[in-house]
This record gives sequence, C-alpha cells and structure tokens, in this order.
Amino acid sequence: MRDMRLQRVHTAKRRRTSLILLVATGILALGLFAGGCGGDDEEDETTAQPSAETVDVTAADYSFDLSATPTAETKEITLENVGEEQHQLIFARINEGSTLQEAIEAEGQKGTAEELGIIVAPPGGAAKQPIEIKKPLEPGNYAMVCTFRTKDGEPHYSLGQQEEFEIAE
Ligand SMILES: [Cu+2]
Repeated sequence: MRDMRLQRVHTAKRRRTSLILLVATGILALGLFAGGCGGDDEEDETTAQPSAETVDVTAADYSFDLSATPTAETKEITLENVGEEQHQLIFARINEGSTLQEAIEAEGQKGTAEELGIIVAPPGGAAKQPIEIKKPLEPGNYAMVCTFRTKDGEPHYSLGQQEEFEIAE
C-alpha cells in the first residue's frame, strides 16, 4: 500500500517534470522563431516592411537615401549628411493635379504643393532637429527635394537629389 502511493507520487513528479520540459522547449522554440523573424526584417525588405514611424534620410552629393518609404504613420523625418556639400530636405505634399516638376518650378506657389517641413544638414553632420509630422499623412503624392545649388548654379534636385512617393488610400 505504501509502495503504491510512493509510485504514484513518482509518476506525478515525472509528469510535472516533462510538462516543465515541454513548456521550456516551447519558449525556446518561440524565441528561435522570433529571432528568425527579426533577422528576416533586416535582410529581406520585400517581405517585411521596416517601420516607417521614423524615416531616416541620408543625404549625399546629390541624392537622398531613405530608411523606409514614409506612410500615414510617419511621425518624424531625420536628416544626416554624408556628402561634402550642405544639403537641405524640403518635405512637401504635391497637390492633386500638379507634378513634382511643376511644383519645383513654381517653388511650391500657385497651389502646386504644401510644404510640411524643411531641415538642413551640414557636410558630415546631421540636422539639429527632425521634421515632425503632427497628424497622419493624407493619401497623395509627396516629395523630398534639395533646392541648394552647386558652385556652377545647378540645383541639387536636378542632379538627382529628389525622391517622390505616394501614400495610398
Ligand atoms: Cu543638396
């Protein structure tokens, strides 16, 4: 009788041990899975979109490189300059019925565009503050341009320092 009870205690103990093992294995598997996902985010941009809440823009002579395409959720745009010339980032919404080219030629006037922010970064430095976006970006066409000019008088946007993108409905 005493032996039987002892055996039952043993069995219960063994069950509990295997349950703990199972839970531990589950957590480990979950961890591995999450780890795998994180890796994918960084390596494969086609399947997983990086967060666009903060968009980091790197300016060079004469281009913009964006960490992510802005979305309605974008709240902040930062600017770093790895070039040898000073660059600016004008962030604007291109109004319906206008093209980026028209907006640039009209310098945003005549209702072609709505400027949302301007920041400037010195060569090898960063803008003092980001462009802060207070409310969700409405669907439409947006652009980032630099209108500074080279010594020869050529505007940077015409040398490639412009990015255009759309925020979908
Ligand atoms: Cu520039």
